[in-house]
Amino acid sequence: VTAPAATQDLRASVRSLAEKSLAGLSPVLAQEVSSIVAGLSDTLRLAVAGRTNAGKSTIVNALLHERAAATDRLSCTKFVAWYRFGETNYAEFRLRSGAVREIAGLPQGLLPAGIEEPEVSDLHVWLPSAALGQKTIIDTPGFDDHDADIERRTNELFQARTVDAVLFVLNEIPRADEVAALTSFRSDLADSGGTAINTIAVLTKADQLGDDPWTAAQALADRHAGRLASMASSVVPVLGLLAEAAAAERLSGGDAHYLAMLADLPEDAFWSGDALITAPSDVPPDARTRLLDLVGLYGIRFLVGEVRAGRRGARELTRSMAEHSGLNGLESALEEQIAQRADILQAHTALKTLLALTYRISDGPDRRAMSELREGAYRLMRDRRLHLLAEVAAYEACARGEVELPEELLADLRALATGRTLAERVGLPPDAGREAATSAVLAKGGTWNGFANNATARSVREIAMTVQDGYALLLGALNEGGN
Ligand SMILES: Nc1nc2c(ncn2[C@@H]2O[C@H](COP(=O)(O)OP(=O)(O)OP(=O)(O)O)[C@@H](O)[C@H]2O)c(=O)[nH]1
Ligand SMILES: [Mg+2]
Repeated sequence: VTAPAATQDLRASVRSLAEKSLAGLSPVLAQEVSSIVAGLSDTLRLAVAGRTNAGKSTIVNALLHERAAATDRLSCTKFVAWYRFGETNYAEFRLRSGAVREIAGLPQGLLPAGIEEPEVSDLHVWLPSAALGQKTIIDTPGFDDHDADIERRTNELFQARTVDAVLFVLNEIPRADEVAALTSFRSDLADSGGTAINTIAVLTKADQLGDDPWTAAQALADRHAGRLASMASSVVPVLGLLAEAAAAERLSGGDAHYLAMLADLPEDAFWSGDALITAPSDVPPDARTRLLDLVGLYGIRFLVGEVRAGRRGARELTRSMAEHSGLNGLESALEEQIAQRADILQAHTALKTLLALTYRISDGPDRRAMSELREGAYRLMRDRRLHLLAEVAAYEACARGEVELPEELLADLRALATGRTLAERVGLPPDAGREAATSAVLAKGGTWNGFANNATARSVREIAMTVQDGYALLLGALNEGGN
């Protein structure tokens, strides 16, 4: 028995619905619908957003395994930058005038000659990064940039509804302006009745939290999880600078050599950047400055510790950094929570966008085609695959401790929301037969029915209803032929 998601691409159904409407539409609207369809053929669009200087571009580079985006201590990312898969490095500056300036290679934060920053609409970059096989990564300017023109660009990106998922980059306890920005982005996004299924909060610069960043970051992440409960499906701590240095292989043989020499210094040489630069050593000062820029003071302390533990050479130290940075955790959260759900997330974005369009155009010559489109969109919204969004949201609420379920029922909900096959979704081995799956659904349906009847808290009853609907859809799928 296999999961229904494997049988047909929901995006394809949305695409054919939208394409069918094109013939009956006036040119301007047809254009708008076509661009929504085009979004469905694109890979999933993941925007990296947050405050200015939060470390967004550093995270983008870590995910790309390439230092493609410029980073700086000062406000740095001036326009929205789209990173897509391409065989060679290539970029396009799209100008507000409609003109396009192409460049070979990566822009590295530089503008083509003769172009001023305000003329640029956005930047599109193609590079051969494995991370881009399944998704488009969008780097954004800080939502709080002091330049209102720059700040507006990020807002416009979300308002255009061309984003399917978000990595929200934070450094500490989310501030009021961060919560407000994320709430506003999310209201523009296609979220499932307020669920956070398509948002991951990244707690970066964790190295600045203290001597033991992982313990501090984990504690903070747990605290964030409560505060961000309705806005992010998880909070992932990362040492962004180490992640970028490791993933983009920035540490050279020379750096590794100098680190080995620095390892002979006494502890007080690592207390501050100044102490490190002035400590008596044969390592040239500019090599020390380079290391500080590359991995920061914490990173140097970490790498010196690794050297003292016997790890040597750029390759081995890079491996240590990669493991210690938390990049793996971020990549697997992205894979499990976002990339594997690309079909439903993108289909859902497009359906929401189409519905909004049909409500905007409720009279005039396009009225008829629009109301047909609306009907079709609602029909697809009821597709059982999209119900998964509600099931995942319910499970996440329980996992975060917002709603308490008896252990056995929590296990049912976890299986329903995360199982890959119909059988797995009712707690059976993935290849269990249709009959076994059917009796399991019926038995579990009975248990949940009894539970729902006795539940007094509204939040618990809502979860029970979601699970019961999920089981009803599952039963339907099993009856339809088991797939
Ligand atoms: N110590 C430390 N520094 C970091 C980390 N991540 C980024 N930085 C530094 O913080 C500064 C800002 O990083 P960026 O990645 O440019 O931040 P951004 O959010 O893209 O900033 P804007 O584009 O200006 O909005 C740079 O100097 C980075 O080197 C980290 O994990 N630890
Ligand atoms: Mg940036």
